[in-house]
Amino acid sequence: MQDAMMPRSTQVHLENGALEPAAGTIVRRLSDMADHFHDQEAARALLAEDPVIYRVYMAWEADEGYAWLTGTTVIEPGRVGDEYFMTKGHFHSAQDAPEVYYTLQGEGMLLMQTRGGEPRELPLQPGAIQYIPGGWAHRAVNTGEAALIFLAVWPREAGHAYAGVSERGFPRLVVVRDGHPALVENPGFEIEAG
Ligand code: S6P
Ligand code: ZN
Repeated sequence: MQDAMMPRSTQVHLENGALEPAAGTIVRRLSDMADHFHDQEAARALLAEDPVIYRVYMAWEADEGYAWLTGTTVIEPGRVGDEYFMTKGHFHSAQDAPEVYYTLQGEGMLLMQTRGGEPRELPLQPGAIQYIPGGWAHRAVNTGEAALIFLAVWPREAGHAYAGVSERGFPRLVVVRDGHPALVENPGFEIEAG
């Protein structure tokens, strides 16, 4: 039997969402995900600038056996055309693996969908806790004028299956309409055969 793992702690800097210490940081720029936005002309125009869309700060490495992973995500404010900055979104590779989101700062929308393409959306605002059951792909969208910062907690076994989402997109998009965020049907949404 392995030795007991040690208790641990990390600090969220609430003003910018960074963790200290962090076990790793992922930075996603527009060039890492330009094809995820529906307005490809706007995406190409913004590529010259290649803004950071979001950062993920991982709190710690996974332990052996049962383990929770946790990290903060910081989505910058901004849009590609009329579509707000957002995460790529993913299903978990272990299809039953759930996740919890806790929003610390900012405002936004959590987009979800089942494999069968059933959509569900929940607002993200400071203090809101969301439970994402296994089987639901999830994407966070920043609809505010400041960074959207949330903490996610998920089981080590979950893994990330990005392909399912990058091919089909989400059933709904979050776009600006008359100066306000609006959910609209995604005309490009497709569920792959099989
Ligand atoms: C992990 C959890 C989050 C996301 C992060 C970035 O299961 O859902 O930490 O990884 O918000 O999103 P994405 O879709 O690029 O992994
Ligand atoms: Zn996840």
